[in-house]
Amino acid sequence: MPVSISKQLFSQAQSLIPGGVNSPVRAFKAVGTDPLFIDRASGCRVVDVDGNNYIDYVCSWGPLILGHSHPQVVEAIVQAASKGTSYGAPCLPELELAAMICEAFPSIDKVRLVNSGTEATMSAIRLARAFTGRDRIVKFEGCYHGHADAFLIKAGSGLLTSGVPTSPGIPPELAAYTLVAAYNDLSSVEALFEEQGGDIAAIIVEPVAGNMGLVLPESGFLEGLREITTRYGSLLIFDEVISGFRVTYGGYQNLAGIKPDLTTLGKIIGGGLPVGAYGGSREIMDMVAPQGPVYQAGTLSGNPLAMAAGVTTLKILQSSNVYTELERRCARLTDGLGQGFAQFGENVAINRLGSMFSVFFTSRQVNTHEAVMSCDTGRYAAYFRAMLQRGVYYPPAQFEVSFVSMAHRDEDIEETITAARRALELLS
Ligand code: HOZ
Repeated sequence: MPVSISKQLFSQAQSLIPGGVNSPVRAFKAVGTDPLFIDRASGCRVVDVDGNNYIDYVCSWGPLILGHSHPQVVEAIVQAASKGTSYGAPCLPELELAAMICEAFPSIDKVRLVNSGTEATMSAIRLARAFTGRDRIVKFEGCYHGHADAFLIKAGSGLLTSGVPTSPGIPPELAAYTLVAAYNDLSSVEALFEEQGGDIAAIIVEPVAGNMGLVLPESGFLEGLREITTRYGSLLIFDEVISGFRVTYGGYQNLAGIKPDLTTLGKIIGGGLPVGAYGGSREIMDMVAPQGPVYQAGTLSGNPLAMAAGVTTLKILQSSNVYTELERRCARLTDGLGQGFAQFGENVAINRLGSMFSVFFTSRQVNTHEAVMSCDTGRYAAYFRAMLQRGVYYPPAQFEVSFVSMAHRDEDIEETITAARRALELLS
């Protein structure tokens, strides 16, 4: 059998780029095969360099809620590029995106635009520390907030699949400032605050955990975090990089009716271009330079291309029944998949919220990090490969979320359900 072009490129890439990829999970290590090199993408489909066509449920890890190369988003980027790609100076599109974010989030009076979710979370922590005059932060096991030092302690996403939950290269003195609690377990948070509450600047949490697969907050969990942080004078930071504009227009906080002190965003607000943002009350945000002393800057921050893609995406999301439709399509998919799993006697738990879902290979309900870790990752890998062979591209790791976009039509969903049945036939 001839060696595929993807395989050849991956082999070259490994001599030029660490692990052959620019973000670890893309290397497909967790699913025991070689990565695809993508040539092009349109709607809900990606096409690799060998000409294979796949229905894509990775959707660039979340930003592409409208699907790949949405004509209006592409047009907005082209128009913006024709006027210059970056000014390193204020421009009108920044204002438009900032206004849309502030309007969509009751908790955000002011927002600072950056280039990635990682930048947003690390800046939010700096700000929380400055605002409270405290150094420690609390994060949750299995939550992932980008790759800044403070967050790579018992983190999710690529660290979870690689089995290295805490990265080397982080001085232990620094790591000691990050306290780790258990997601959906308020008593673990109480215990940390009872001991060190006076030193804790903030809790940072994915209100919907999306980096250990999809794990939903149990009733009272987020409310409890709000109460504890308020009681101890700490800040509550919602990392809505994934959930922002994914589950509703605005954030999960809009649905939950909880006001965090700071919110971090990324992905969808850039319409597929690199972007991030952090925002909160005027009082807190006015501490950011040049208004205040907390320094944070960026050459490409607020660049007109990302702003144009983001503004156009949000405008489309504002229109009509996008979220109802996304919900319907994703429910149709997970119902169909669930019936197939039941038919073949496969033990899975399917978690879904709006257009996000995860299929966990376990017989348990998955509501904690501990339950996540009970999954049969080998079975997921086999399922992933069987689906890939049948033209469906799922996240290449058990501990990531799948996304449905507005470009996934009913036909694509039915095709996926059929492919899944065939894959299970093979695996059973
Ligand atoms: N950490 C991202 C998923 N949770 C993966 C980013 C990427 O590989 O593009």
